[in-house]
Amino acid sequence: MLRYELKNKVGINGLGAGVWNIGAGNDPFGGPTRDPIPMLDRLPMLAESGMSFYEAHDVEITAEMAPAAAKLAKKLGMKCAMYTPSFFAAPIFKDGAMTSNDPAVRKLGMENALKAVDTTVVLGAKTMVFWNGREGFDFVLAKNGRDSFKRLVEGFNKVGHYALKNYGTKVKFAIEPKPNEPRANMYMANVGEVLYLISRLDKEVQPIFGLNPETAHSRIAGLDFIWDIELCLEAGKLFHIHLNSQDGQRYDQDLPFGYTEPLKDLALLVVLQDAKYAGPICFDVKAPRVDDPKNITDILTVSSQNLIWLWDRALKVDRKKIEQFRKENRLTALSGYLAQCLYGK
Ligand code: 3MF
Ligand code: MG
Repeated sequence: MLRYELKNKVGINGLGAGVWNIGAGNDPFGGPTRDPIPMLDRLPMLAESGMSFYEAHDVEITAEMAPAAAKLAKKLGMKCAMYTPSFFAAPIFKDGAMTSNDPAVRKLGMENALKAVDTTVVLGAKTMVFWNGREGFDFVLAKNGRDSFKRLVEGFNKVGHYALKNYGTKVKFAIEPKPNEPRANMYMANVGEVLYLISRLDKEVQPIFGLNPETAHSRIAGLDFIWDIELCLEAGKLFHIHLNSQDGQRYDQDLPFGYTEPLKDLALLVVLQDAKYAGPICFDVKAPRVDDPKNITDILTVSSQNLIWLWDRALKVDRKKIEQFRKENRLTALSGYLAQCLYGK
């Protein structure tokens, strides 16, 4: 079975994707266009698409399903790259989990988070992700922002201490920022905000908290993803990465990696190569609702192929030339050189 590998990649090699990436095709305006595929049946489909890693939410592969998933993944020669509690789909979390105004909801969110730590270990994943989901507000003064921040700090401290006590440093946490959608305004909206939040956690848990930046999440805010990545690298906090692409500042599209801004994606890979990023590289892409069931994994193979092409081209980018262009202040020429690396022979 073909498994994609990145040439000369330091550390963990192989690519990954989420089981939710090959969903039934719902969007906010219409229901499914394909029959939902049972979660465990998605693992062989990811493997056949060349993935070495899978990822899942607690509502997709539940704690009860985890032993079977781990066994199946082993048979398929796949590993779980990350596991994540879902705090956005169930009605109970309509106003967030850790930042809900309702103490009973905050308590339930915490119970789910701790349970997800245990399941992360059962699945053998080294990383648990927190996506901000519904932690935020649509109406001003709907929440006290300073209290919300304190609740996030308290919540992450609790999760961190629980993991340290029970599993040492086996599990690390990666917070995934996103500026909007589904809430108009989200807490943990961007990389800088999450880095600040981590700096306020207890000093024992700080080392096990980092980030999972996602291409589209930076771009829907008009931010540069490369700078977001560089900031995480500078802080030693790039624990995980979600690659995809995004067609300008609109709703979160989860398009195939390499589709909309290949030149910037090439530059991103130069940055990851030079930083010797050793973590896994995973996609968060969404099989579009128009794709027929038989082609549902095209989104994974197209993303992977684009990544491999761009990665190989990034290896060939002459770093000395970049230095020279910077020294001579020939920045337009630098962009032309990158274009040559991308489009030239
Ligand atoms: C939303 C996302 C999420 C997260 C996921 C795991 C459904 O925009 O990107 O995908 O990636 O919850 O962190
Ligand atoms: Mg994501």
